[in-house]
Amino acid sequence: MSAQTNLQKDVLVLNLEAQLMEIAGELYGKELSLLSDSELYYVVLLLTKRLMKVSDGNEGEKKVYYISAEFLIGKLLSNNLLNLGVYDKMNAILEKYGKSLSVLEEAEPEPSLGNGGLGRLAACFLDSIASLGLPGDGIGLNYHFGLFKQVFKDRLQTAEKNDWIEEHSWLTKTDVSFDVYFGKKKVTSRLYDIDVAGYDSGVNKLHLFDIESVDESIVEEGITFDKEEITKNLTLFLYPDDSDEAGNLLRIYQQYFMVSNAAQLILRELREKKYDLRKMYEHAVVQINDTHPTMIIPELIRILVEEKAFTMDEAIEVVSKTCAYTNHTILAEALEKWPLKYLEKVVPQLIPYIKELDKRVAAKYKDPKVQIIDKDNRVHMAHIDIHYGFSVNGVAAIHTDILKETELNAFYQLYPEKFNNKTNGITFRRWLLSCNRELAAFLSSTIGDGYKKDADKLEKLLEFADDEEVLNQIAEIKMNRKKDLAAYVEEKEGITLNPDSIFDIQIKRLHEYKRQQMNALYIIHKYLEIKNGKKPVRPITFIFGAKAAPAYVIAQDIIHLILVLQEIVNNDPDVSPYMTVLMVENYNVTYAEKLIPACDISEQISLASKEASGTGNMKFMLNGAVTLGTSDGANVEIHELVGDDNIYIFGEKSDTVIEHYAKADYVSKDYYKKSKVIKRAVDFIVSKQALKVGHKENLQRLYNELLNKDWFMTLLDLEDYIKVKDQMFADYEDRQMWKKMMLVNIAKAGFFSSDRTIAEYNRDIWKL
Ligand code: 26V
Repeated sequence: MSAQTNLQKDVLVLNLEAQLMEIAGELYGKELSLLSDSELYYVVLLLTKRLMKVSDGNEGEKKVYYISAEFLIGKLLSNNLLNLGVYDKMNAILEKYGKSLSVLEEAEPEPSLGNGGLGRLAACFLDSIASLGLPGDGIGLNYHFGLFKQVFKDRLQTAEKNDWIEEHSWLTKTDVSFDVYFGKKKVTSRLYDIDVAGYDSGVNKLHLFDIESVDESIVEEGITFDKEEITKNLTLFLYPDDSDEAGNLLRIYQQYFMVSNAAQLILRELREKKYDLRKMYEHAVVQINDTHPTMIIPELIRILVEEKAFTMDEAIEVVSKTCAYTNHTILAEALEKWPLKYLEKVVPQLIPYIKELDKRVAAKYKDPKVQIIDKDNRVHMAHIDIHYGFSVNGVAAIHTDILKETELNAFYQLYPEKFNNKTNGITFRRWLLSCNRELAAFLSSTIGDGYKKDADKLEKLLEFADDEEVLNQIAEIKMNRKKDLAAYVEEKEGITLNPDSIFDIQIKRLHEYKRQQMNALYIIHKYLEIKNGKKPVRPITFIFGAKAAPAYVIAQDIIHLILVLQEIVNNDPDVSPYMTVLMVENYNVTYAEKLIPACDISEQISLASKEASGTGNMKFMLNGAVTLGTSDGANVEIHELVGDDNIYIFGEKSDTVIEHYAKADYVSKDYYKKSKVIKRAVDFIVSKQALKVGHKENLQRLYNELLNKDWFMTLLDLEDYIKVKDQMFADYEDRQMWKKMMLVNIAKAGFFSSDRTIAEYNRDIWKL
């Protein structure tokens, strides 16, 4: 915080070019003009790290520790420079050498530390915590190969290791190291840090723990490796395959490794600041991101009792006042329940504490629904969080309501005061200023710069809702992004996109509840209509991006179907002038940054009640796409903000869906039999034409699933989806109306800034 460190930063900023030259000399013994793109990238990387090192930290009396199995941070170069306030200056220097930041970015690998929305949210939150000047660090693991890299072979997804760590990277090795015990087995950790620069603010840390004995060479073909050798495999992969016991144990090893390190780090920081541990909650708050870090609760209690002379009562009280839990899903299969015997094998030292926590609950409450250890001896991790944390939050209004009224109602009855909603948000630095610089600049010239710090100011744009010039500019910027995307796709996938077509995009993890299969059925429907001579006025480009968990069979089948459709549609001369299908390979943050600004129609079509929030929906809206969605997650709040005229909502509402589950009365075959359109589309999956291109096993299995089970009720909403989507394509031709919808969506997106979300977390939960 000293004036000196600021001065140091100022001096560095004043001498960027000289610094670059110096580093180029040190690293390569060459002049800047002679460096390759990737060499120059490393030079700029090292200088940016120096800038962050001398920047001020965000300090205070109380700090939040955001513990998460995932941090889907994306490439960092541009964002860091933007947040440090030197992007333009650096770019100008690079341009003198015929380079630019966007060129160097191509040389930057994307960190593979996350899977989907949960991890990306954690990354947006770190940006906003730092940007609001709040003291707060992230804590997670440094997975060497992270989430797998997706490669399509023979129209099937295959998984390869994602080797993202290079000699020079954003990671900085620290001298922090802890002993972590799994029973009597000791593993020594090593902490790596990534600096998180706030926008025009201080720098926080993302702490990533690793082991030095990790052995990358044990990975054989694809992503298979020996799951037993913990000292070699512990930090290789995010979400290693858990289809057998060894895989389950490995996940528990990872989780305990993460929280043991986190607990030791937190206690060490408190000790260094000479804070009284008995008032730990006045100086530290632990935000538990979904259930993966839950063991931090018994672990902190264990340490306080065994090493700090707390009584059990005292330890439980202090820890409960320190820990807060965020729920990100109501899907039963994602709510972790570890068999007690697995926990006994991995972390025997925690068992007496987990049993004590369970005993206290059982003594107080009889309801089997709220017990920690159930009758099958499974430990319900979320139940530990709810009983022994002070806050439980959902991530969108409807999600929190469902938690209170349905999924966690038994807990809500016990602790109404703990439950609160924190509607998700996204950082506008990455999802507007960085990925759509032209739109950001246009907004600045139209409504001023204020929106960059206060997102609500975007509403000023509404004053221009009937200004033809402004509307045309917004449309022109959209067209520019579509052209950019087309060029990128051409290079990456070898597929030509027509920027004059409508870009309809669905990008998110692959899951049946997200209903990519419903979108695929629409595509079949449209294909058959065109074959029958009913041509759309304007061509349509259907784009998907999604990874499927390697053990999730039906999800693999859905990817297969989409790739089969891509083949059939794009190669059919009767149809290809009117529609194109594309599933991009290895969808990730970098791809999202190109797809989102180019989107016309944002597909948010989950089965109502199942998508906790969604955050892609917010990113699309901010970039002027119009949402086609169900009344689910944050779509509901988007709808409220933009009004009926600026969004397309279809499908059954969440209460109807919940009722279908309660009564078990949804029969997909009834919908299939009742509607010719549905029948024709579903039948196509196993038609001769499809089987000629695809695999019988995959297509037949998917067909059977849709007909006989369809747990996420695809056919329930299919007809309405087709109707509303067709309406949307028709409305696109009313260009004036469409452009106005774009403008209203941008103007109303301010609420979804993660700065707002974090301010609410701080106001209601963290109180920093
Ligand atoms: C759970 C599990 C459990 C088993 C192993 C693998 C695994 C991986 C992830 C999860 C947690 C899934 C929860 C999740 O990602 N939820 C998403 O959170 C977003 C941020 O709040 C939200 O926008 C999405 O709607 C929600 O699906």
